[in-house]
Amino acid sequence: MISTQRINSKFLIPLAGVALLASCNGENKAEETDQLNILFIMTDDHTRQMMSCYDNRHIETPNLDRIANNGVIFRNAYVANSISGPSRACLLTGKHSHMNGKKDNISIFDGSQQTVQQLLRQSGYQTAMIGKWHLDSEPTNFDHWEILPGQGSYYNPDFITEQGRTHYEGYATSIITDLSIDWLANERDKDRPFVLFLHHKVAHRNWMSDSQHLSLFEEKTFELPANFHDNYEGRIAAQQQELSIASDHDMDIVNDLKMLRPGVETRLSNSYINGEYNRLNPEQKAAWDAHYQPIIDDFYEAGLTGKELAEWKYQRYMRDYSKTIQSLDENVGRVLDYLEENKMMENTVIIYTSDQGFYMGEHGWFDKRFMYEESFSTPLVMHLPSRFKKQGVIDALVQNIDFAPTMLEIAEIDIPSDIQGVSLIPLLENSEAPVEWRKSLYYHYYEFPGEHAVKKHYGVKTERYKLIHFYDDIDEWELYDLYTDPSEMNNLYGEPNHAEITAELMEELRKLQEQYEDPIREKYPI
Ligand code: SGN
Ligand code: CA
Repeated sequence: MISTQRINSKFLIPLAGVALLASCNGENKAEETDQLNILFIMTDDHTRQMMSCYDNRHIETPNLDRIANNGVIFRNAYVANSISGPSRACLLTGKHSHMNGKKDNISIFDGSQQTVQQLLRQSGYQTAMIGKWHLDSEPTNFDHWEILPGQGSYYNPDFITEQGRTHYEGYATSIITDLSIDWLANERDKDRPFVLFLHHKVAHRNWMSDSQHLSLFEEKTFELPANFHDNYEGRIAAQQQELSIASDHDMDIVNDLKMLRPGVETRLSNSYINGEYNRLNPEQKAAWDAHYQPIIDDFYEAGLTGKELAEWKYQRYMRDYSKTIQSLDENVGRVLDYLEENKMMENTVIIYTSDQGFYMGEHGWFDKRFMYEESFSTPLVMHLPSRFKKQGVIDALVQNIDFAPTMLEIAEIDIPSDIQGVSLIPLLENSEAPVEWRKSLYYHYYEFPGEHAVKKHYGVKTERYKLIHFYDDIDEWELYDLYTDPSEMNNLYGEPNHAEITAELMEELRKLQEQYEDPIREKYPI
């Protein structure tokens, strides 16, 4: 079956083309497979505000930008449910949470259901998963897997494999990269195409820097978002969240910002002491303490309160987060270098994304979960072999349920009709012809009651508007005009001059719930 598909292929270069590539190489020969490899790199909680090809206010990410500059950058990429486990389930199944069953981080993913790696493997792809998995059940349909237990650790992490536990000394981002390059170089069968899911732990809370990056960004003052001191007027669910940088309860001075001092006990100080801090080996701890001790001394000396304390916390948060991204960027650079040196750029599609976006002080917050832009969106850039014609910016509305069908089309496998996402390939083929594309996206978040107290909600987004319904123990609607109010500060729901657009969006929401068969529509009929 695969060989007949090869002949009619839209993207595959004829074998003669590969031979030509091989003949002009030096030591490293191009691999003689005519099927495309897929390298799917996903980070945790990495957001567009902290990636310079999207936003250059804060930090530089030259290696991530390298992917975008030579490939494509999606400016409107979103997730279906802004939280780790559910987002990963959407990726692997191509279905919304209510269909794949993984609605929150607590439930266990049913790995016996149809997944993209299963379909790729059945048609001859080698499948590998390295890094953060976070689906609680064991990975299924991977030829090779080595995953972090749960959230995993930044320092000296343990991994789970089919053979049992492994342990490595060092920093998670570098180790995950080493394991991935080792699999690419030494373990896989080079005569068959592969899909490698390279999933980083970075940049998850509590943002532990690699020792070598500790001193970076310490002189930098990060720009405060204009709505950092938001008072959440007109937005009831936003008034009740626990995502606040200013709050002692939400952002912990010890666990999150490392201000550890004998006698200071906070809600999460024990998690820090018995967790990441105690994982440091003597050498790492010496570097850590040498860096943080003067900052700790200054902090307790200064006795900041109120707005000053909140803004100080914001600066520390931004610095620690940025250091973890520095390591990420360098390590992604190592993988790109490996692929370039081994002449694999012409037969490998590289996808870089995150499991969701994140708040970097917008609305005064960290974390995610809300359908507001910063956490609903996700970075998405791709390197494409030259047989794909598109380069540059893509503005179409895309979602993480689209990854599975996209990978299937790259592999020339029929897309099963129960997959809810759509392949992104039409957007990558031709820069001239307009592509018929979806006009709206559906979102549904479920983890309430839960950490950070974000209410359950669902909603619809079009290019210009967003309509959200917070439900369960509240019943609140919100409407935003993203052209006039991109920061979503002004809830227009119920305003008479927006009645018409509200009705249109309600109708769109109703249609999406029907199309995706979300059972919530029976509880809250529109
Ligand atoms: C942990 C974090 C939360 C975070 C969730 C989910 N708390 O519980 O802040 O929202 O993970 O994150 S911590 O104190 O344990 O760090 S997710 O990205 O995995 O969904
Ligand atoms: Ca995450």
